[in-house]
Amino acid sequence: MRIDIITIFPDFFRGVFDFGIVRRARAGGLVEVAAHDLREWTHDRHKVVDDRPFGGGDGMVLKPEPIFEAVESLTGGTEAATLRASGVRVVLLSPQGRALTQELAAELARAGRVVVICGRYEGVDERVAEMLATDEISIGDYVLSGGEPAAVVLVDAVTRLVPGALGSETSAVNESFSEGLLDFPNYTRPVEFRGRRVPEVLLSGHHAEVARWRRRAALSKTRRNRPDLFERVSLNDDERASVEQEEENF
Ligand code: 9D3
Repeated sequence: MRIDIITIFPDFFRGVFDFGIVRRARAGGLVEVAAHDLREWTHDRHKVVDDRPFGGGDGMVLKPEPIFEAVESLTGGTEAATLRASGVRVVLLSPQGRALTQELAAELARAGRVVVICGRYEGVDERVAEMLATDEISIGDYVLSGGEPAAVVLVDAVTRLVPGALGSETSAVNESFSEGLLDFPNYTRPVEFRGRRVPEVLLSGHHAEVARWRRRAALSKTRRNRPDLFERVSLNDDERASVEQEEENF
């Protein structure tokens, strides 16, 4: 799989993909990641990539021509439907996109090729979303200065789902979000730290009790921190009882 990032700040990506699973996937030839300066695809002396919005307003909008030329030179095409049919996903990162989820990341990980367009300023000429992008994606409901930090998030989430990228330590099917619950809490030594002890059940060696505690703790944590996820979890009688009980403990 190859991921090309189109950006006005290619230096933003220097070094960020040189750690952990992404580094290993790149070193192993599973994923290739390259950041490209959008200005390479301008033709004027000042390498202008933006212009004023029609209809008026503050700020500048990224022009369509350099973006279309960039995608064409990287992939050979400029039509979303055609690109998608040939295993290319062209992702426009913007606050107006649909939410990046584990499911969408997995879908992108199955593409042979992903081109990521980083938005900036007040936005990007809408014809990029209308004609060129196969996907318009946001990483969440908060304001970033541009698409670049979102591109780092997307590359990380996608890369670890490319077959072979996760080593023996974990498997992607086994992960938190595939179950619709947050992870259970983990503790390690020391047993007592600054007056706070590890829950006794975890020291007991009773595997069934440990499993029950972990399930309850995961449910409790999910209810507290992610009521949106908790709503969709189906509980058995024991779990329903324990969650009601834990209202007092947690
Ligand atoms: C909705 C905000 N816009 C109102 C005029 C301005 C604006 C804010 C931030 C336009 C672009 C940006 C830059 N953000 C991104 O390019 C972006 C983003 C984000 O801000 N939040 C979550 N995901 C993403 S993906 C790309």
